[in-house]
Amino acid sequence: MNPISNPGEFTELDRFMFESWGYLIIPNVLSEDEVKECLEASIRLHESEGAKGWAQVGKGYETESALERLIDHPAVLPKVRALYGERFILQSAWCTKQPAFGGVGGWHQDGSGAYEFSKLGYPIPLIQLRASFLLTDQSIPRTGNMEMIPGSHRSQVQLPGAIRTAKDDVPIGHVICAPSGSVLFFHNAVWHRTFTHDGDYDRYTMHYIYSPPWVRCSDRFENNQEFLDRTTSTRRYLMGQFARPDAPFGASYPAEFEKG
Ligand SMILES: O=C(O)CCC(=O)C(=O)O
Repeated sequence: MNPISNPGEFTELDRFMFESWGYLIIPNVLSEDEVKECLEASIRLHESEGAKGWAQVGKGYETESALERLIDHPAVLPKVRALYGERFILQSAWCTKQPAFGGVGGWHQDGSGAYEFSKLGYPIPLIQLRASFLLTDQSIPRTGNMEMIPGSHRSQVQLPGAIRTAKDDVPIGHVICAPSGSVLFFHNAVWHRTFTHDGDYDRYTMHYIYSPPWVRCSDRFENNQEFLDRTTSTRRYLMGQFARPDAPFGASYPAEFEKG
């Protein structure tokens, strides 16, 4: 059983599945050539940062055009717009490497350790909407898949601490199986973890996180001016680079990001 969606339009069924489970799986987003290009870019990114072992490297879009193109990918952006409306930003983008023979990760919900999103109220609001592009094959379990707990974004109780400490399995854990080039699209409050990877190669996934326009970015303190100068107006808007006539009070954000 999988909440399968299609690239592009956020259909009524997508909305129902997203509300019910907290995530969608979108196969066939990237072609084989695009996957290869993004994978090579990801490897270069980790090497250039000297990242060792399990690591998440941010801002790959500034230096790697293949990763920049995913910022506003037409398979994903209409779904983000359907959920947020016309005002949102790219809060961060992380390239995760799980090394060959990597173990299981810790269960968590996304958010900010500095101020947990669960403090904002129930149900936990959508603050970090994530599109994860799988750059290595994950079509069978134990290939560094993501594991999600369907519907857990609506749970009023936490996953028990003992399970989290022991990194135990849970009977309702759903190991996401999808080929490279697929996207996992999910709500910040869904409990999830990195699943075991038995392969003898490093596993890479490129994560793009979209937020309301008043959320602070987490992969950068400021935007890179050279990147802003050469990128598109849509991407500049998504980097939060738009005029705020009445700053710092935050009204009058431009209504449509294409006009940014
Ligand atoms: O394994 C990954 O790529 C993602 C890890 C994760 O759970 C996260 O970034 O929140």
